[in-house]
Amino acid sequence: MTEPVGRTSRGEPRVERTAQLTPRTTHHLVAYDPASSERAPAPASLRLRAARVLEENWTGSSTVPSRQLYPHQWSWDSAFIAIGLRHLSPLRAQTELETLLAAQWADGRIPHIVFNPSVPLDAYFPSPDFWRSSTAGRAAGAPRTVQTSGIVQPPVHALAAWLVHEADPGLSRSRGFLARLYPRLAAWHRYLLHRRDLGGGGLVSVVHPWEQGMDNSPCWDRPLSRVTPAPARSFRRADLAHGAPEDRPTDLDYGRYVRLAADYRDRGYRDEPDASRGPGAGDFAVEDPSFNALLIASEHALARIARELGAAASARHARAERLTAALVDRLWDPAAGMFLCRDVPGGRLLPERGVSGLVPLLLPTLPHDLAATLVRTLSGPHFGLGGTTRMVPSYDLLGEAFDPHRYWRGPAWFNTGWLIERGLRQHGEQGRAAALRRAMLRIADTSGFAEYVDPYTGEACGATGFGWTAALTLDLLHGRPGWDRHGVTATKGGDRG
Ligand code: 9WN
Repeated sequence: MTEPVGRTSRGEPRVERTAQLTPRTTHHLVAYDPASSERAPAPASLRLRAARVLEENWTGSSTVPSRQLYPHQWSWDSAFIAIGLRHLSPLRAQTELETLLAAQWADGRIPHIVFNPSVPLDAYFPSPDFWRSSTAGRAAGAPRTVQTSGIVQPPVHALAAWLVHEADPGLSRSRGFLARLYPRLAAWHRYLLHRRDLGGGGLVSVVHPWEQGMDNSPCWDRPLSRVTPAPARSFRRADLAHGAPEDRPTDLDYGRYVRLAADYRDRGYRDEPDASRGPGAGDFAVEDPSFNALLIASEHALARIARELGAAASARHARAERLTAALVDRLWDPAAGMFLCRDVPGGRLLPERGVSGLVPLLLPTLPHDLAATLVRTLSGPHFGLGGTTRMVPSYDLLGEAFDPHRYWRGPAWFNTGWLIERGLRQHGEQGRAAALRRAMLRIADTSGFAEYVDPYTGEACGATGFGWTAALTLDLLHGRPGWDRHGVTATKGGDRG
């Protein structure tokens, strides 16, 4: 079924796939029809169990993604968690975002991890003593009293803040929730738009795979191959104590992650171009479709927030439209029928097809023909939704690097599924959206709210009792009204269904 032909960009033997499945999943070659066979589980019991996960992961001021694997606060996790938490407790959802934003740096960046000082240093790597935010990040305005990482994660926060506000506008107004968050969210977007346009084309670049959030995607293999890995003996991974090595990134991947993060830290987390090294902050700079699409969705949400606070919104909507045009101009690939990542130092699109390139479906103002093409690609042979797969794989089923179990190299995640479900509804694909929603609810149930799952079988991978899986399950259990043309709910309280 497979034959080796040369080596991959990771230096592994190259195999040409003549069928899209590994032996582990061969039985799913038969076309899978979610509409006929996927039944949503009983909502009341699922809601109760999802709420219990969020209760167990709650620290008193925020929610950990996983008690064992990720025992601190993560940036985009908290945004997704707040979106689900609003259905349980709008106050806790507000607090989740407030806690995260309290750790914002003076230059506007929201760090990707806010460390809990009561968790032992060896519980997670890289720990606070690696990032040294309050000293190495002092010039960039890192907070003094709380330890954080120095990189960022996707900007889902303004969208989350708006959805949380909508869950209980009375509470939100009485606590001045949006009034307090608005300047911080605006500074966050300013940081990204002004400091991170490393390619000069109007889009934001990520400088580390952890920033984009899909850490180990094959999309990063080429840009990462330029990075000299830190020696394996120079760091000690904590993730392997909790996750199966065959599901996690390799030591070589980790060596490169560590090198990039340490170099950025040693430059004081500065983003200014280094004349001796060319554009961008370091060896790795990528314009990613999902990161930028989430910024656009959040920019529209920020416009809503501005209007709610009595400020002008039109400039923000206009900026979001300009960003959408730049996204299409720089990252759309007609031949692939989807968005691709752009390698900034290399100056070209990367050919790997990741789920990130489907996430812009989320944008209601995406040109109609592009949205229709994305839906075709989603259900075609590369992603198989509604045919061979139950949930959206994180990477191309036909790609040589595809692996249904290894971190971001094929398995399906609930946050990307949630974004695509919204996108499908947004573009009138109610039937496909409903089928995906049913499958996600069923798999959340049977997998014990897994961190990620085999896209064919729904088999659990990584941690169980995972924060955003439980939170987004709660959100999917609520009604699914339409968004307005800017991607935020049009009617008061509408998202509560
Ligand atoms: C590094 C917390 C985070 C998610 C990321 C996911 C994973 C961390 C890791 O876990 O990344 O940030 O140690 O692998 O890839 O998306 O935010 O859940």
